[in-house]
Amino acid sequence: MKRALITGITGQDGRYLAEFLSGQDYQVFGVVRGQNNPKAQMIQEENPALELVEGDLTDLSSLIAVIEQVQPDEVYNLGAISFVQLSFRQPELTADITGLGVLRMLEAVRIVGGSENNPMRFYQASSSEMFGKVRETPQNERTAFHPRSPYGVAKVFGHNVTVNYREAYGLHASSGILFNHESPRRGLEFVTRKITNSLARIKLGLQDSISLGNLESARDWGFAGDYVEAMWKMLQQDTPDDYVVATGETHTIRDFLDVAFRIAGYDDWEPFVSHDTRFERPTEVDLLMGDASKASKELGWTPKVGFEELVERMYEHDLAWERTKAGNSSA
Ligand code: NDP
Ligand code: GDR
Repeated sequence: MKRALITGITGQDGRYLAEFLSGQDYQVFGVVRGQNNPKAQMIQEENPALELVEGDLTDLSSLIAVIEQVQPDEVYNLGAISFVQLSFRQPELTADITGLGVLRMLEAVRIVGGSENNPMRFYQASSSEMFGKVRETPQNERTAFHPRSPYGVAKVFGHNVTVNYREAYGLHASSGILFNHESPRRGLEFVTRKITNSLARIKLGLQDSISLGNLESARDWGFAGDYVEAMWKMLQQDTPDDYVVATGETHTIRDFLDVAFRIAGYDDWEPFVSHDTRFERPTEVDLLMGDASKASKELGWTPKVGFEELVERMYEHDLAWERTKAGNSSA
């Protein structure tokens, strides 16, 4: 039985990846931080086969101890401060966790290593935010980086240090440059889930409106469940490499609102949406659209869930969830 270690196990991608790998007959270990992480119980109930181990991306000795204990075949580094807006308010923490955290994981893997015949394989969760003020459209593995936030800058560091460890120490270290991917498990702070959740609450009469920032930015949105399969496929290759993972389609926040409100049975979203500058960023990423042809050709990966289906799944999930919560509180 292969052994996989995942940082960021309590996050959206960690939860889908753990399920996927358990289905592939892996023994899955998830790194949980904090002395009493409130999400630990939830993910343990969701995936009883999952084994939780303690560690923190800011603490190298804890990461070495975890890797020594677990002796994984594959390490997936998904842990990060992942909210771009927070990275402007807490840039140093973001650099430490999202940037230096990658270096610490690579050091732990390099030091502990695995057997000569079966060295540990490493996946780094790189991001389309590295392209930032894009130099070309669509963006591919050769497109130059121009990050627009402390988060994007930290991800460029993590990406480059992953490439360096591959070249300097021969680590089987791959980097997935993933474009935005969403799901009913997306955090409520991200714009897609904020919209579907608020819309469900509007539909149920629990909320009047949604406050949003910039509606003009465009993103290449896919389904998280599809994207974790690409991560795994990268680590099954003989040679480590970098891959863009994206749908190749781009939509503005306005497009997302159009589709979501139509699905919920409204003709017009404008009466329900107000503008709030608090949700704007000092520097914005205006347009992202990925070219995943390398992943398609070399990994045999293509996305399965389209944009409208994604929005519908998220909205329907939130409608059921909010209805249950409202029912429970009135009971
Ligand atoms: P989430 O924000 O949902 O999850 C982030 C995870 O990181 C949580 O499990 C969190 O744990 C963990 N974490 C935070 N700080 C630490 C720390 N100091 N030590 C250990 N773990 C920590 O992110 P996603 O699942 O959406 O994304 C996974 C990864 O992929 C991230 O690195 C993200 O930057 C990257 N990415 C995501 C994309 C997307 O569209 N979703 C696109 C491209 C890249 P806790 O519960 O303890 O806070
Ligand atoms: P992003 O995701 O920054 O692309 O990073 P997010 O959903 O936060 O923002 C997308 C776009 O929507 C605009 N926006 C708002 N965003 C939020 N969160 N809240 C609002 O009210 C709002 N109004 C408008 C933003 O300005 C932005 O243009 C995500 C994260 O998962 C990263 O970790 C990951 O690396 C990238 O995707 C790829």
